[in-house]
Amino acid sequence: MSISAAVLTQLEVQAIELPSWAFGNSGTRFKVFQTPGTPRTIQEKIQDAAKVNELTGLAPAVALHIPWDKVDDYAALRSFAEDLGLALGTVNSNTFQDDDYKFGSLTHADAAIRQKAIDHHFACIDVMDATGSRDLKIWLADGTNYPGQGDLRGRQDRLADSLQQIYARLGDEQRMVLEYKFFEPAFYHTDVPDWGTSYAQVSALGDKAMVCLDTGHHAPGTNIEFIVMQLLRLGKLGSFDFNSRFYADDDLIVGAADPFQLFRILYEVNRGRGFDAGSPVAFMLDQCHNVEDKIPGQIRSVLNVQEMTARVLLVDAPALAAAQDAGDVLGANGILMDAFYTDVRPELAAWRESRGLAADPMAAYAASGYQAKIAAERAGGTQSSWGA
Ligand code: PSV
Ligand code: MN
Repeated sequence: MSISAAVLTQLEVQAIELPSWAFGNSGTRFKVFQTPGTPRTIQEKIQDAAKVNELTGLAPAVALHIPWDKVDDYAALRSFAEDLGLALGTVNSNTFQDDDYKFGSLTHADAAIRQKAIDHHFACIDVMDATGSRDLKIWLADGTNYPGQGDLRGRQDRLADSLQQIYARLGDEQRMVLEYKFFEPAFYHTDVPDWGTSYAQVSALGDKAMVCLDTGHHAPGTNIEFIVMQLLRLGKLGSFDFNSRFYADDDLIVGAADPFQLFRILYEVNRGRGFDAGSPVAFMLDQCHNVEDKIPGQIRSVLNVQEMTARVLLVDAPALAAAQDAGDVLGANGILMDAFYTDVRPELAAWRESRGLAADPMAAYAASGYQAKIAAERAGGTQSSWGA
């Protein structure tokens, strides 16, 4: 199978947003390792993101996490990014690292603490106004550890009210995406555990509120592509947080743990017209590079998405539909697997080169000397990490 010109045209417009935090240090609850060259500031994170985009042509925007990426002048930050060819993307709120939020944030029983969490989201919208960001992404650590600890129903009602207040602040071109996660840090229940809860909450708000699907936030064995299909069918899939997992929310490189799952997910994206121009689906990474170098980790990630998208676009859709309609079980499966097993890498390398990009962005990065340069230049200061 070879990639058609039409598919290459479609791939040309592919854009994957990078998370600023992927360039900072991260780890487990046991250890956060330092890495030479790790950014000390959001500006240095943006420089690293620009390197990923320069070599791949795939990553024109960087997501911010507030307060991790707090600055005094967001308009200046926007210009800084634009000068490097990047836009500032999704603004992620953070209500999971403040003592006040021990028992919840947007769901908190104490009106003052709940208001503090709502105000934080208002501040995030102010940031979006200055950066030109479209999306406010909300992920809540809210939940309980023990049965009886909280009133599940009351918490859900307070969440609805909080979200309503935040939604009312959004500008005409702005959106809210609500991310779900079935566990962690709360162990008994989380207040937005699944796509159904997120869907119910955002549907009550209006068109500018959608669901964010983080691929690492499901129980083992969950058919994630079915959820993708359903949300696209309902017009409520707002964004992806791509990563992959073996056990929990591992935040590993997308496509690393289960390339076939990534293929199946992207197949449903294409089937649901999520790659079309004007599609509401934002493609983002939400990853952490704990032991590998961060910039090549991000390069590998966007390439994985590009390669798997190309394979998905190779699926012979009319033949597949005919096989499905004819009840040809193995024929239909074979058509899908033929595309999945096609190695698109040589063709994509040649195509990249024809567009003035690095044929092999991983090799180009290794040869660029950038890693040694930042390791030498970024001596001193405090490396960015969780909470900084
Ligand atoms: C939570 O696990 C999450 O997926 C949310 O998107 C956060 O904002 C992100 O990770 C970074 O901590
Ligand atoms: Mn996420």
